[in-house]
Amino acid sequence: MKIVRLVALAVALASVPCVVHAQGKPAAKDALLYFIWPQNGAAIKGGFWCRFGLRGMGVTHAGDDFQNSGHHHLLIDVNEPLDANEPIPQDKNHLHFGAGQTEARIELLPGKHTLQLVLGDAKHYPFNPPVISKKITITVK
Ligand SMILES: [Cu+2]
Repeated sequence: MKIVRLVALAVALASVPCVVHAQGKPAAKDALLYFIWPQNGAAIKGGFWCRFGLRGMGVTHAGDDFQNSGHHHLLIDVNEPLDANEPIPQDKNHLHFGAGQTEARIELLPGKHTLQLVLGDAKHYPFNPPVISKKITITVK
């Protein structure tokens, strides 16, 4: 079952760039995405658990197309705005939590970093309008 899901996800990801896809799903209008932890300005020693808060919508697996639900994405040190017509990139600065995780263990190099959450739909597109947290800045010692 898990393998089937991974294969399906890999196929979906591989085929994304050549598919013309309508914009993301409509977001619930009272949706709020926020960091439970860390808080803006936090100074952190070493690795930490980053905890994702979501109100007004639900968390599900990537690929699951339920109304008013999606999966979390953590943007680390991303300055460019997201393109609403493209899936959220997948790289070391754009982490996908397609298993429905609501927290993640994060390890960053010492220094200042920005963190921002974005909810993505079944196909990793931002919602419309985007469900996005405030961008926070933390310092890793
Ligand atoms: Cu995703």
